Amino acid sequence: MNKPTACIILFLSMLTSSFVKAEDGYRLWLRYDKVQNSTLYNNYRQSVKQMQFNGSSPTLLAAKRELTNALQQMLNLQPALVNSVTSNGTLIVGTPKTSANVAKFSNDIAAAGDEGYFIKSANINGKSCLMIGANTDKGILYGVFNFLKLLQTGQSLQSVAINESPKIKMRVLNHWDNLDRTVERGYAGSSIWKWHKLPGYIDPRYIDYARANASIGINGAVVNNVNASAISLTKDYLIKASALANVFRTYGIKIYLTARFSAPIEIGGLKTADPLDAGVRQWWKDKADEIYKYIPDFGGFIVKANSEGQPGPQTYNRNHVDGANMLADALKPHNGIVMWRAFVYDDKVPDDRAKQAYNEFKPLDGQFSDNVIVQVKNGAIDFQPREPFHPLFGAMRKTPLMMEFQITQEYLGFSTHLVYLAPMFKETLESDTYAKGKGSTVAKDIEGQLDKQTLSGMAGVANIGSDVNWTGHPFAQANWYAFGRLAWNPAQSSEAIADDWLRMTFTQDNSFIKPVKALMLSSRETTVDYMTPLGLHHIMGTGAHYGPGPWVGNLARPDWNPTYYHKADSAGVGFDRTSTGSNAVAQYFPPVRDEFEHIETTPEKYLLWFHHVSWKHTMPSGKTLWQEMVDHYYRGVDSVRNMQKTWSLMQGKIDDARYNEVKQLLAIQEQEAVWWRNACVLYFQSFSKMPIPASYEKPDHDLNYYRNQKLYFLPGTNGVQ
Ligand code: BDP
Repeated sequence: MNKPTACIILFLSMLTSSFVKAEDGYRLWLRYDKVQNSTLYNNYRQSVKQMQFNGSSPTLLAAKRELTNALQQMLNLQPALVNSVTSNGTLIVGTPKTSANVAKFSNDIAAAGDEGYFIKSANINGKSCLMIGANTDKGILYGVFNFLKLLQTGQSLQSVAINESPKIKMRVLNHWDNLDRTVERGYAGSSIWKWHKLPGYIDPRYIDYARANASIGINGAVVNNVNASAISLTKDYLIKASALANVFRTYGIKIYLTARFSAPIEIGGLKTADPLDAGVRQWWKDKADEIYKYIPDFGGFIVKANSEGQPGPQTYNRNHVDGANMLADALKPHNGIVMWRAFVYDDKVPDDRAKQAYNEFKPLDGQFSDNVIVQVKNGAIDFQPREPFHPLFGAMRKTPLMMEFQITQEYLGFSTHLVYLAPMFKETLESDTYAKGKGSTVAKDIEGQLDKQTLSGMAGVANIGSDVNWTGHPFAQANWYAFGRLAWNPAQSSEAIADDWLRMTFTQDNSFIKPVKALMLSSRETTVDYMTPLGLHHIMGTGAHYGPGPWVGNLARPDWNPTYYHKADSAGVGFDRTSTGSNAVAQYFPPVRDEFEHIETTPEKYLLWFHHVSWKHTMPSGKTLWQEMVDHYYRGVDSVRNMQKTWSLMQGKIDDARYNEVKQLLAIQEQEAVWWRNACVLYFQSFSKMPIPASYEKPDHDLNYYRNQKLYFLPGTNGVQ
């Protein structure tokens, strides 16, 4: 090649590369890239040559738009729209109202309920067709997204037969977003809600947000922080919220707002917020009426009351029932719901914070109105990397309970660490409460199956922000995705969900899927190993909750201190919650209670949650507790290094942009895993006085160095450092 030609080629390639948009993750799992496998590509094209899709509701039109856009992109095809089935390869989409063909499938329609759907290959007028049918427009929307998932994940459509309906009714994201666009515990930029520009400006991102949620069945969004501002209930902000509701409605998503309990005082000019005061009750009724004027399908309120300084009924010597039922009465005529949080932890320091929610709520069972659901965190302390299931599950037999998971990784490395949370969610969902004997799982309780509850719900504290890729870490998208899938059906496996997500988000290449899926599936255990193994909990840094802080013991409240939770001393480590200690085990049903009561029967992963154990205690492995703990911390770091190795082999299998981003984040994760390991091992060693084996990598600093680490301006803290 002569020199001028080479220069031109170089110039042209620079030109094109600067024009090709770098892969930025914005499209999430709805990428609709062209189908690469030529057999599948041809088969799919044959199957959807024609389309019968009538109906003109906004939701049906959105579903149709999604379908036609996706088919265009994946198959380079615009199916011919037809009114009757005249040839093979017709895709029929509709409800009994919009399609006589769908109406014939009465069993499938009946099984679909309000939100479900069926996808089937069928013979209509002697022609082979594909059907997406549902009772409702929303069911069609979900069906279309699932149909597209089949194509995105390379499934055969040959003899497809899918009947789906959600196991849980309210599948809700909780945004901890403030009106000033800061996000409490948000690690992906600022809030996506641009309140200042609402209602006039509708950011296209709201529509993509709604599409993404609908694609995984999420049907509700609380758009503001549980640490609430009464301003969100003022007329101006209700009008802004109604603009969001208008976007969400098309995608089957209801908007909910947090209700600050003292709003009648702050924005209503009343002297009190006492829930038994007639004026206060009337204020909330009027407020509810006003909200429904602007948002006719408003979902309802979520309330954090008498917890961490928030006002609530106890401020007026009333109880949670008084507060929740007052709001429930106001919402009832409009079919609204109150989600009342059980994360209570007020100014009276209890003997064991783990017991507080149960102690306050269990006696109130049966007294809540029928449009109240109590929202309970997965564990009794606070979204730790590992907690045993919350003892309220199974215990409130006359009150529907809603699960609250945290998708944002407040205690799991923010958006810096790669941690796939589905196995953590599943661990809680599959826990057996034994409330009605064996098989009374947490999942059954929140599905409303244990006691035939009519309300059921799962909430996830969102990890979404204004970052281009929505969630900060490219793999944090998987946690949003997995939350939606599990809220639809808690029985789905972490593995199947990861498989779908990877195929839709990255590539169909099995040499990528297999190792990366394995990496995802073990990532949560890895994080537990380098942060809080063997049932340790709440040993993170103060305020921002980032990095290790097991030595912190000087905070105003005892139960803010890590030392309160691990209780390390020269004899051993761990919180005695047995009958000789705080007796938190008594809040569980037998045989769970008995299992947790004894060191020998307590699952090793919860050991130090329930027991103060001698450093020299012999573990099932034959090692001492000390050695076992050290090994977990070292294993955690080794596993992160293995994650790095696996990832480095993925270069070239996916786009460079995301490959490099994850690579850099894994390098940070490795450094921070070492930080956690060294800090914790050195700190606990100051009590155990036992050695770290000489052959192990030596901590590169002494304990004082780690104790003196100070981090400034971490995200998600609203200015608290
Ligand atoms: C804790 C968070 C705090 C939340 C609280 C809650 O640190 O920011 O306000 O949970 O759930 O984990 O109310």
